[in-house]
Amino acid sequence: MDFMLHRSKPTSVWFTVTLYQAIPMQYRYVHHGRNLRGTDYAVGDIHGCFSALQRALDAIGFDPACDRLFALGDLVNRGPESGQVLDWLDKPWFHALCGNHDFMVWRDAEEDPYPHVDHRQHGGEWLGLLPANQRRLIGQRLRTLPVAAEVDTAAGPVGLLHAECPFDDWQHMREGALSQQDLHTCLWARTRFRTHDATLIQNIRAVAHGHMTIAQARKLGNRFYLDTGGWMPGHGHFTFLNLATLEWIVRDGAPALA
Ligand SMILES: [Mn+2]
Repeated sequence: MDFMLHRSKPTSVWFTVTLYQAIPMQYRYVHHGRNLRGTDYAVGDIHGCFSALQRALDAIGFDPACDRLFALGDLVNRGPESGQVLDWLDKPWFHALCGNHDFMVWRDAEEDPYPHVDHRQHGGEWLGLLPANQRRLIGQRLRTLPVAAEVDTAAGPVGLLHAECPFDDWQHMREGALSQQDLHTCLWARTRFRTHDATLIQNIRAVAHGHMTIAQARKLGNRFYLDTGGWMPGHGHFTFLNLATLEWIVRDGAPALA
């Protein structure tokens, strides 16, 4: 049994159905061609800990001139630097998905808060402290983040998705006819991990996930769970998945000792 740093309360059927009906969001899927010059990495949740992420990138020798970083969602909330999210999204080598926290923040920023979870009680107070125009800019940008993506590698495409794949065949993600329930699974679900589901997702070489905060990265079937709590400096660490080799690299973002 994995040591889980955070556990959610069980969700009742009634509550879950209500959530599905409340999601209205555009499903967006992005395809990235092969990186012929450098290395592609995926990383789990960042949660406003961009300085720690930068230190971890420095530690693995990440080269912004040729490498790319794919963030698996939950860029904001909890950590102290959520307000830097637009600076990071402007970096040409930084590509990000929408996680449930990013979703709750853009809904809030557009003054249509997601009614069933108060993200301000989950590290989202920072948003209300920003000037209205800054809130609006953040909301507009987070709203455009794709829910899912794929990245070509020499060995085949790798899928990226914050929480869980609603299908056993990735082709459905490309075709994009997702129901509200499917979208909820993409942003929030933990069932496959918790039931140790080792199903291979068809028509994709591997899928990288964040969302499920665990002490060490884990592979189930062809799915990689990478949120190892790098956003909790002193407790967790960042794990980077090399998308071409599917090897993971563990680095914490703690400041180097002088
Ligand atoms: Mn999440």
